[in-house]
Amino acid sequence: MTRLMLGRTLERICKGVLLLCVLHFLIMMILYFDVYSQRFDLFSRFNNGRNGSRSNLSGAAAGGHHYYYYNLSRPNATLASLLATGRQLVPSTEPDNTQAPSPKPLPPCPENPPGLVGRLLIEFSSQMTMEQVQKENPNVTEGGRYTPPDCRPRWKVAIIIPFRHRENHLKYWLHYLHPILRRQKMDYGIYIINQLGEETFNRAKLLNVGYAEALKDGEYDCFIFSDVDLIPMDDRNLYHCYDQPRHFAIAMDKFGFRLPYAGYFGGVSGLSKKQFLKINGFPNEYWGWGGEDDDIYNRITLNGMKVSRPDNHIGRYRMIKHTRDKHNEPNPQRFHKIRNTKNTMKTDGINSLTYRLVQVKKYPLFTNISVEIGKPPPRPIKG
Ligand code: BGN
Repeated sequence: MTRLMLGRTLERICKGVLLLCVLHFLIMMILYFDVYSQRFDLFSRFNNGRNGSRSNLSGAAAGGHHYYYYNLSRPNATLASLLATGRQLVPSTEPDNTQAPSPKPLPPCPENPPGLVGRLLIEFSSQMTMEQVQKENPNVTEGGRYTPPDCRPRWKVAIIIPFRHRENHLKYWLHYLHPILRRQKMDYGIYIINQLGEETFNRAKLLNVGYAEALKDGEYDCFIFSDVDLIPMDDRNLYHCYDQPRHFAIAMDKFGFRLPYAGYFGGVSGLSKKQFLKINGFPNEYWGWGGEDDDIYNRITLNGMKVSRPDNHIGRYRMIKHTRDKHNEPNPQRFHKIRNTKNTMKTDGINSLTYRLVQVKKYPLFTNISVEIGKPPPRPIKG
């Protein structure tokens, strides 16, 4: 009997010891992992101080961890937005003996952005309001500016649109182009150059004004000049600059999706700042319709450059149908003028540009620049 009782007591003691062992083991495990995770953080901070930390950046950007190395408490601030604006990340007030961490620089944007979709369906029948177009593009910032949040674009592109009384076309243009440019990972701003008054329209002079005014607003190194009624039908037609001046609108529906002639440079074109200055910008003296694009083509070839173009199936465009504008009649002097580009280009261009700036207004999806650019000189009296 006593032996039996002794046996039971021993068994209970053994169970108790075993339980204590398990408990001890569990506590040890908890402590071990706690310390380990702290060490892990410690290492990531250490790495970060040296060469930036992938885990910290992505963790904070995903919002999943309580990293305390950057102050992201500014309202609405995300790491991506901070990086996009180029603002310095503020180190936290936590004592930290290592050097202030520098954010990992963004990778260059891919040459062929993976989000492109290729051929697009473009149509102008649906009714839309500017408010709807604004809602479609919440990440475009005031004045029609956009920078990709996840990569470093190669060019800073100002898109210049000569304009008068075409509000309806502008709506479609913004509706189609903002999403395309975003998929193309462009860093860009949209500038509408509005010719005030009812004097004869002067497209090329407005383009020169756009170049000058955009440079007051940002450090652009690439300028794309687009008519407001031309919509690209393929987002692989990348709106940036190239080694040679670029002609984008090479296959318009109104010309049967072909170049109307070999030297055509109208519709949508793009020049880097260097290329633009090399040709002294565009002519200011083409009043009315026609010839100014041919003069620009002449300037390019006369200055030893060539026009570069996309493939025919990529450079397709739809033009919004419209009646001929008032005060933009064909310019009878254009035939004579385009034969004289060699003589006129040195004195007529960005170096001789004068205009009166009346208003610069930043809208959510574009910057509107209203200017007075004067009127054509009086025609010489014959005889
Ligand atoms: C050309 C115009 C261009 C215009 C294209 C397409 C001239 C100059 C005299 C030949 N050039 O004929 O300005 O972009 O047609 O419409 O008129």
